[in-house]
Amino acid sequence: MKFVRLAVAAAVMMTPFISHAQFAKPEDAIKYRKAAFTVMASHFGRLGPVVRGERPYNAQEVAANVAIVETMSKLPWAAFGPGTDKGDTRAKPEIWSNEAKFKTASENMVKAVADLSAAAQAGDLDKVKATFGAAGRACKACHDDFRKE
Ligand code: ASC
Repeated sequence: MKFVRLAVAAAVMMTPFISHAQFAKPEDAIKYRKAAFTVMASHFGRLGPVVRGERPYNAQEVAANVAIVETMSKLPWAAFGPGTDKGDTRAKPEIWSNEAKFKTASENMVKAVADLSAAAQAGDLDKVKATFGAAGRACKACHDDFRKE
């Protein structure tokens, strides 16, 4: 019993480190987060023509793209650990000097994408349009503050 409690306590204490420990090197973390953003941008971008009425609304296709965006939206954040501010990255130092603001901005994007996902799953084009706009603004807000040109 005592061992179990100790093991649980150790696991809980380790939790904050697990997210960073999965990358062998800072470059790996930078590559990983950029890859997640690249895939996210590709599938988010495919929604643009539908939302603008340049391409017919196919609810299944939109939902499939949004599902990928939603999965990707959750991934980059664990890859902004210590030491990943230098290298092949446009990440601004403010990510690490103003962590609370960055966290809020990232959570706003994840939330906006979850709203888009609900709209896509409901097959509601008007809601897809509205939540797509909001999600795009959440992307941009974070870029304005935390990404170099
Ligand atoms: C995209 C994309 C982004 C966001 C952002 C929205 O399609 O690649 O980074 O939308 O431009 O303002």
